[in-house]
Amino acid sequence: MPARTTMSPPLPLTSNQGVALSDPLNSLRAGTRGPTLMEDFLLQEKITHFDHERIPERVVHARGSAAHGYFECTRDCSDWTRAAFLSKVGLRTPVFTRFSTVVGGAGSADTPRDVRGFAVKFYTGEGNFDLVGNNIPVFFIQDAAQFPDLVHAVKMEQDRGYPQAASAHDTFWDFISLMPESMHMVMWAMSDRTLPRSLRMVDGFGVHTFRLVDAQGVSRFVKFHWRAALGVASTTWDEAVKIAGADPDYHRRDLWESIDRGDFPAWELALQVFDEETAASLPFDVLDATKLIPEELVPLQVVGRMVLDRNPDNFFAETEQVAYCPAHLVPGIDFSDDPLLQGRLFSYTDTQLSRLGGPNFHQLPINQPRCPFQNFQRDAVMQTSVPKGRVNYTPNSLAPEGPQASPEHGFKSYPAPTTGTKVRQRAESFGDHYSQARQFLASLTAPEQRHIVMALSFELGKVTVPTVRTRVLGHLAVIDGGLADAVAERLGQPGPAAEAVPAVAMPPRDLPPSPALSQLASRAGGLAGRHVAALLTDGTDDARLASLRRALAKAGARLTLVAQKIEGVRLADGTAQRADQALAGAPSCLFDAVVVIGSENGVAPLLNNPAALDWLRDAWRHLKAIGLDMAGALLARAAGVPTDEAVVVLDTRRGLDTFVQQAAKGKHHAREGAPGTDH
Ligand code: HDE
Repeated sequence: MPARTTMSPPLPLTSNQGVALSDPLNSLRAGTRGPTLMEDFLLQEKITHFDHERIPERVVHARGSAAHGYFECTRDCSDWTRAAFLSKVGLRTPVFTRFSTVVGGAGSADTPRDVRGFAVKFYTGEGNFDLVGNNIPVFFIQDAAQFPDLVHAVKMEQDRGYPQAASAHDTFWDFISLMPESMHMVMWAMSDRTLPRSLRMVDGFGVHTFRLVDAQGVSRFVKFHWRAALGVASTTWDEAVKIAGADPDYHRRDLWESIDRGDFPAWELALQVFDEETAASLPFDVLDATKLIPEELVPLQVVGRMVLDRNPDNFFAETEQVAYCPAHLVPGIDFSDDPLLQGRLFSYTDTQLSRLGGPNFHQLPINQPRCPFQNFQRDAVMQTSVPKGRVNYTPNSLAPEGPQASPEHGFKSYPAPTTGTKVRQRAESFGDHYSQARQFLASLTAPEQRHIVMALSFELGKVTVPTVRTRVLGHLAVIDGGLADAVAERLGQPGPAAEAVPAVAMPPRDLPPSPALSQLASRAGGLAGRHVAALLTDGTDDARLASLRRALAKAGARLTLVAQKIEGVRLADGTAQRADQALAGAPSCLFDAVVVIGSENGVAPLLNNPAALDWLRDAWRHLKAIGLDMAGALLARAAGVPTDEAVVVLDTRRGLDTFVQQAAKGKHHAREGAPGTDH
């Protein structure tokens, strides 16, 4: 479109052929009440285009949200890699990052229990590098050949077409019960990691072992980690379920609104770099994607920071059409022989052929390298460039000014020595399926362990085939007898509930706990980036509201005002205060901490209002800090909400400070098990 000024007359609305339309809203008919005419080419063009607006959704990771930003290198990594974007401190590389759920369709809710995809496209000066990871450092399976089965098992069952976006059903657990190598990932999938509070509060992992290659051609292994500046935080299960109803776009909205407000989410990129000798000395195989390397064995080294500071202009053109691929590498980074990674290298380009229609998807603006790129690949569906001249082949002597190979600087695969017989056989070193599952469980805090028991018993409680349940319990018993007993107890399975696992390839070893694996033990804390709601009534003290606003702004939190009616309330000083949201549409599950401030008269209509009573009951149940003035205390009493240190009376200045401190602690796990909470 031509550049415009405010003085220009409006541009004509045209057809795709550039013909100006006189009336875009009426089709051509024989008389005002007569039949529509075939010759209405303008109607045909518009409807045909509309009919084809959708492209196939991703077979996995269909539901996603993305943002633009930059990666800034903070450590010169030229001692490990020749990749330029990692070698110049201060260099900023544009990125486009897409977060996703794995199982549900594109229109599913944001908060099911699910792994989150964490895919970053770096538009480096040497070509695009895609780091296509997840928010969990390991995976369910070891070999690419198992992936279609895993995905079939977890997605909606093929006859009935449900459940959508849920692993709590027979086919998933049937598959898992026959797949012992999935046990480590199952522990992560049943942990709080799969119930993220926000996409801004997830860590990311490249999962596989990759290689870094320096300018001398020396290779080291590497694992990639993204660490959220806001720390990792989760909802409770009940909260996630209620959010799915109250705001299915909870994560998408949260990411969009944070960036829109200028509260930019950020992550550190940290590397675990290790040589072949270290890899050989580890008690598991670094090529096995069901294993992680504890930070205590190979420390994380921070090399940069990613900031997401711009929302997409167009969801379809960018978030939907972005095509990530683990095979998009730049010189200085290379693959390992991880058999899961090797299978992925082919799959992602293949899937784009059906999603984006042909091999020219790299020409879409979101996928184009930002550095110059040129070669002799030609033609094909949706070719948008117009190559010039006669020469479309290499070598050639007719166009010496054309692109040539770069023997010095071009990508060279690391010459890893390879020998072997062709076999369809798993390496023996991949055989320990339980030790790291046990280690993960042992590394968590008591509330986190309890949540795993609750998640497993919920999921297995949805399994209708009893033998599937007992088979899973058998695997849990190998991981940890106490875990299996606790889950069996909650399921009400009598007697020896677990079916012994017939052939445990390698009995688990007790590995030392790795405290870094606990999100509670390592959480950053603080109220920054969090969302607090205040329920107001007529007669709310204006000064108290003003101090609350100030205190939260200082702590970096966002305040939303909720009132029974969207038109708001009249404050004690007589001024009208509009609400940001009406109570019926803003249940407390949407916020991190809540406050009720009002007047005795003003709160009276709320004392028998279920939405108001549930507002506080759920805040209590979801382990949130609650701030109450006198009117709020009346509502809390009517709701039967008990008190503890995180239920704070706001009547003094100190009260407000205490509330902010309590809210900054995040969830009050000490409350778990108290009446009105999940246990
Ligand atoms: Fe993917 N995966 N995957 N995956 N994956 C796709 O590619 C696949 C795996 C991951 O935001 C698909 O463009 C195979 C592991 C993310 O667009 C598809 C195997 C990890 C995304 C595909 C795996 C991932 C995908 C579907 C086993 C974590 C979303 C659409 C060998 C390290 C990227 C698409 C986005 C998407 C195949 C396993 C992460 C079908 C065959 C392990 C984050 O190509």
